[in-house]
Amino acid sequence: MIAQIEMKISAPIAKIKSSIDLGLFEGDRLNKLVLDDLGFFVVKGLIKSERCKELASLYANLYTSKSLVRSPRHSTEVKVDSNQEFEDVFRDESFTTLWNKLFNGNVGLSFVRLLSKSADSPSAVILHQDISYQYGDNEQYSLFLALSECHNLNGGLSLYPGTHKLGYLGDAGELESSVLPNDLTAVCPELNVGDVLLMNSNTWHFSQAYSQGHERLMLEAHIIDGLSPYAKNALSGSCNSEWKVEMNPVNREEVSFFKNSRSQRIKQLQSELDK
Ligand SMILES: O=C(O)CCC(=O)C(=O)O
Ligand SMILES: [Fe+2]
Repeated sequence: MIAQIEMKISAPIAKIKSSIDLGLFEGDRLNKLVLDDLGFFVVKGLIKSERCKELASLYANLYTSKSLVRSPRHSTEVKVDSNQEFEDVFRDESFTTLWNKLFNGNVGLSFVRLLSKSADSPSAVILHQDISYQYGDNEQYSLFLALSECHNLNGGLSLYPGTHKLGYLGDAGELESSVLPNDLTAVCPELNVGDVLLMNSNTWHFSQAYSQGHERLMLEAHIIDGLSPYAKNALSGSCNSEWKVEMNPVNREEVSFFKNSRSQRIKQLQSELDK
């Protein structure tokens, strides 16, 4: 007889559910203990909505004039490397209280990009964790500044609370939600313009397809320890590490540490099949 190989994941479901039901995952200020428990936290109204609306119309103009384009292999990504304004907002004074609570105040920026979902590009995004596409230490954050309202109907992010505790899983790609405890349900926090969703990059997340409402527009910053070799520049405190890697993880398809990795081999095999 072939032995069945199974996996069983246990989690403090009652505690997680009660935190979600009580709405502990959002507030006017970051609660780091809740962030560490649930893997995400929403800071309400951190950035003035006028500032966010300016960024949204800057994006709309650049997109209409084709100065910014959607990435070919990602339905919501729009790279904004060349535009400083999208980075500068993360140096707004309002972020200080947040940066003070992370990495002993040494907070580094890795990359910034836009995530737009609309009738033009409505696809759902698969269940995944960001950490498998990132470099360095396990404590990293994906920060989303809402430049539009974000909710289930326009494809807002949904997250499985607590799943960051499972850490990096040794591979990248679509995750199997059925391995999670049955009663662990995903949460789609409703965001208003100017709200910030801070997510531990290990947290399992996905987004539904756009079905109606305003274009869903978020500005994402990848936030890491300022002392990591991958920190591009400091948002707070020091960013002086002796080791430095100068590359933009958004360009990971073009620049790599590897000579012959799993994903490179798959691409190679696919291109041979396509011949
Ligand atoms: O835009 C979205 O809905 C999700 C994108 C995302 O999670 C990612 O690119 O890692
Ligand atoms: Fe993601």
